[in-house]
Amino acid sequence: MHPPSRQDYISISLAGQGTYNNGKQWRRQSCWRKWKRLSRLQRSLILLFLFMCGLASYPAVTEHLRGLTDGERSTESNSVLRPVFPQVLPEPVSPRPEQGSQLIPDTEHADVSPRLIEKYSATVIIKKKLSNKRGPPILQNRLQKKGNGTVAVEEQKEEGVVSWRGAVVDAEKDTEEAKEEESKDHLLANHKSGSSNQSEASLLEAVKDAFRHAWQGYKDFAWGHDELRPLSKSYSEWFGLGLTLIDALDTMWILGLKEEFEEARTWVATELTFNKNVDVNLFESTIRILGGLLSTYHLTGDTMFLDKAKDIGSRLMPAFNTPSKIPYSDVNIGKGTAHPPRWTSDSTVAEVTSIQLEFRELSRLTQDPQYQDAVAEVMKQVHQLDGKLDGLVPMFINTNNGQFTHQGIFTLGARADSYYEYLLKQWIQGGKKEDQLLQDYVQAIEGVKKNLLQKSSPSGLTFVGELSHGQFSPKMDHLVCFLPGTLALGAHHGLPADHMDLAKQLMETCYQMYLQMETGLSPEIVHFNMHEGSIRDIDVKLADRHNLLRPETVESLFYLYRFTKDHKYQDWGWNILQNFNKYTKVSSGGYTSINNVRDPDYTSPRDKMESFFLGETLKYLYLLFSDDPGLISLDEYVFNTEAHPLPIWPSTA
Ligand code: DMJ
Repeated sequence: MHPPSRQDYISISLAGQGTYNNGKQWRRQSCWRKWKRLSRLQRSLILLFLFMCGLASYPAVTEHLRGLTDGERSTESNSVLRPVFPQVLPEPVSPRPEQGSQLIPDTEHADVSPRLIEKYSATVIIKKKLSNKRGPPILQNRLQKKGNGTVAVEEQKEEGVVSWRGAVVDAEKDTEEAKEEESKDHLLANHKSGSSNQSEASLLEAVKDAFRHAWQGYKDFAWGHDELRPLSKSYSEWFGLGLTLIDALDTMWILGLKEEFEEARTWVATELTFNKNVDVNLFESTIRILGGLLSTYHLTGDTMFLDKAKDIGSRLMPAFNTPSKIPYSDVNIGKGTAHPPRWTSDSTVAEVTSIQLEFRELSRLTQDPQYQDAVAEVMKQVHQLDGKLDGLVPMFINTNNGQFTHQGIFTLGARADSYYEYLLKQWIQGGKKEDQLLQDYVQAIEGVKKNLLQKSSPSGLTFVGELSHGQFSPKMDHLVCFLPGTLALGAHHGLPADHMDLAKQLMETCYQMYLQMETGLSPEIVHFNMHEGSIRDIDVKLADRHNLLRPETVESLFYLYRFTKDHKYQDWGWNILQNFNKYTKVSSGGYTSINNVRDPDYTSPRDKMESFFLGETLKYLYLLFSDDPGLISLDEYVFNTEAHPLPIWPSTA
């Protein structure tokens, strides 16, 4: 290699020094002279460079280079230029069957541009009503039908605006009036939907299709293993216990997928063994495996599932052998030993307080009090502990001394979330007799209102932030979106009506976390803007852009729809399902979590289908679209935190 000489560099100066002349003629001559002075090699390189720039700026070509052309999206070739992404099926966002909602693109025209659809599904124009000082501004989409049949979202003008379901609302009317019109619109939609069984059947069928597709991938590439890796057509193990299969059992039963259920049942009966030298996480295996087996036993009456539940339940008990009786996080179900994580003797508060529904039920079914006693002891201790703030709990608890650690940090998200959920649900499960649970729940909700609730700017979305040593942070995990559903459930069971009001506000916020993303799918964590003059309500940090196919928002939509019958919640769920289909469905079977909800062209799939997608997300979507209140009646069942329904105990129990 020779050292670079001056000849190896191309230097182009756009204007001669000291002779700058703005005349077009001069510039043309000057450029031409410079061009002539270049060597042939230099000219060729420049021409090649310009040619490449031209190519790259032509979208069809860049898409081709990135493997995004329609024809190639469904191929499975492992070309170097093509990332795994193209295996994710492109599915157009389609209108909710038979509903004709204007919130979705007009797909009867073949030339609907995918880009417009993406833009449509992601763009929300948030308009502050200048004349309205009484209430928060309304969030509105504006759709415009173009000559070529496409539907686009356009910037909000002052005159007419379009409501959630497409009703034209006068921008100058006040909020109350606009709300009335909106709900009138919903009433109309309710009427249409309520009178159309076909519509309900289509919605339910769409969820079944999604389930079958996910199941096919699991069956083909991960059968009997914990999780499907749909892109690499393989699997990953966490506990090595067929986690997805067990988590999905009651979903198949509820969806009426008998054939699939029978196959899975045979696997549980003949292949599943818990006599394995394996460490499992107490919380995860309780909510997914014990919960899944117990609920399937209840739905089917098949005692094989109860026997399996007893087996795993008893193998998890060594976790409670700690100095404080606050359980360790991990248990070896083969050896009967338990331990905390390697780096700490702490357990997570949500984990030790979200195993109660399952262990209590196991005691009731077996008439063996040891399970219930162990988890009740945890609740008793947590109830008495110092370090709470208005009923809010810290995130960690020490298994040696039973005290909270890392105090002063309060969140409704990861590591604390289901503590609150299980306070309410245990109270419901036990027939609303255990007053202490109810008091702790109601106090905690007051604590949320006092310390964690804020409004975003500019649109006034109500959100639940976090508190760290007195400092408020406007950060909200997607996990917090269980809260609207839980609040609504409490209101249904007789708690104050303002819980329902808050549930509705938070539900809207959780849906906005989807709607305002370019893919129409929520990121894992968002940050809300609170300062006046913000141009958008929601920001997402780079590290938080992933979507794991989580259920919390559709879970809450299910509760809100069940209790209000407001069809907008079904519409929202439908849009979310469409976007899961569009951005996470893998052509060869299964769905994948993605790394980036902000770039519809490059979602960066993670190659993993979490078991809760089948256990929870699709189950809640199905229940959301069902108009049968008897399908898992909320007066007879309470869902554990993994969406496994357990019976509310009869009052004689
Ligand atoms: C599930 O395992 C449960 O819903 C849990 O309570 C929270 N995390 C996942 C789903 O996001």
